[in-house]
Amino acid sequence: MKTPVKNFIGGKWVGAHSGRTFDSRDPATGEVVGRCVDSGPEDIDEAMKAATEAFEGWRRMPAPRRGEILFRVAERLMRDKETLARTVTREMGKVLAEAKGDVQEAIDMAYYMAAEGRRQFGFVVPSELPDKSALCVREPVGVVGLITPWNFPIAIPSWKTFPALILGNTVVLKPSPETPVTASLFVQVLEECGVPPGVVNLVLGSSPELGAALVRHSNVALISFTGSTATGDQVAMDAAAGHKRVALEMGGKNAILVMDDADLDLAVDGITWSAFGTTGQRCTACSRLLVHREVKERLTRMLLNRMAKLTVGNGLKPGVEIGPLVNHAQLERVQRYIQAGMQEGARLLTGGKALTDGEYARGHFFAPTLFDQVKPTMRIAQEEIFGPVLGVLEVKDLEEAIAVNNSVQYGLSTALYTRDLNRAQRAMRDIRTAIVYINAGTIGSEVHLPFGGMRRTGNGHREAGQAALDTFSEWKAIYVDYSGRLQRAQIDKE
Ligand code: UN1
Repeated sequence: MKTPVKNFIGGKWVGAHSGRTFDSRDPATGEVVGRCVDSGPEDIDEAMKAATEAFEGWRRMPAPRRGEILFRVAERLMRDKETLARTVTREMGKVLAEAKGDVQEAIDMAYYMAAEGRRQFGFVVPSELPDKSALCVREPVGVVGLITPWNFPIAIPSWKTFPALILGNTVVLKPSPETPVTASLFVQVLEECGVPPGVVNLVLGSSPELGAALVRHSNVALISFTGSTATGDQVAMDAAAGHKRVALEMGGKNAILVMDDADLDLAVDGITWSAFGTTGQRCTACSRLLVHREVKERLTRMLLNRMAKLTVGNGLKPGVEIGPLVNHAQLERVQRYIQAGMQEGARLLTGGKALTDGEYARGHFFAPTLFDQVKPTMRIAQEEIFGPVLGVLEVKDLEEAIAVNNSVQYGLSTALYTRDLNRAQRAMRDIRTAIVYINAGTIGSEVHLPFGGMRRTGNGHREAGQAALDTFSEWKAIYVDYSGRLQRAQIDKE
């Protein structure tokens, strides 16, 4: 890796105006993964200028041609999967198998959106007037600003970049300061696969002002943001001031509901994976377990047995199942929630502390944690923790489980374990989250289905699937009158 890692603007790798740098560190070891240029608003201005200049040419390139570039991107990502995944693990800590999954999600998205180059369907409808045709086509919105998080440092930039590109938008990408090196490798792949200069631009930086400068830029047509609810709120307000389109994907407080007729072994697998996979740092992570009282004791015992066998450590090491938290601030945040849980009367069954001995000494490791006797109004049952912390809540039946599930402000993902078809159907109808799993955990979305959340998780937009095309395009209605005379709609009916 050449240092410092640079911005990519107008097809060139360039320094930042400030002349400053910041370090991206491995959360397992504290080692520097890359020294990166630390950009400011001037660098955003330049990236926006390059993206604006590139827009006309890119939007006019036939969509199937744009698709061919994305096919090449898919193949290159596949070829580089192992190297990219290792960088993901080193930069943000998730275990290697999951890091490969992160890259795979980008590969899937690249193939999916590449194929949209030959679809991108509009529609043709009859006009109400004779000798007149009416059709609708998708249009790109312009230069889009993408603000992406560290927890899926390849997948989420790809969820936003590939649909934006296939529709003819140009991009300014501002990745999380936790994962700049991964972002630069991602953009390097795009460059090498023939994305023309200025079509995708990358601006790296550590200051929160950088994202704000992008959102407030007069020429940015749309902001797609994934991250915390607090930042998302600010993005929404800044975007509203300039009448920008904005798509937000924010917090979650996802639950797994386990009924008394469930396959408990299967449920334990899904709970462990959903609560502790990615060290609980997924928007879709499960942090509430709503268990039918008839099976609560048994399930809790089974879960504790499984948790005792979980291996925490450096994600590059074979056999490790749980990596570190991304940084010290995140570790402190998780610790604060442990305190809050105890103060509010939840019972700590296991975990609850940072791991600091031996190989853990230089990283941000945290023991997988289980709370019992959690009540729906407690903070640990209401607020997103983003760590390996799960709370058990007892419920008497499915109705109560659904009511408790729906009682949080977020609406991303819910899972239900039951063998009763009627219960499953009722849950699918009444659960108020935008993703529902039956007999599988809360994580594991696929790229060709819409991803996002109801209520405070988002603002109604979806990523991935066909829904992503709606986010990144505008509809244009075209009327062609070939009658050779004035025909007034709604008036000239004869
Ligand atoms: C996220 O945590 O922001 O369903 C994305 C999943 C993954 C994506 C998660 N496919 O957990």
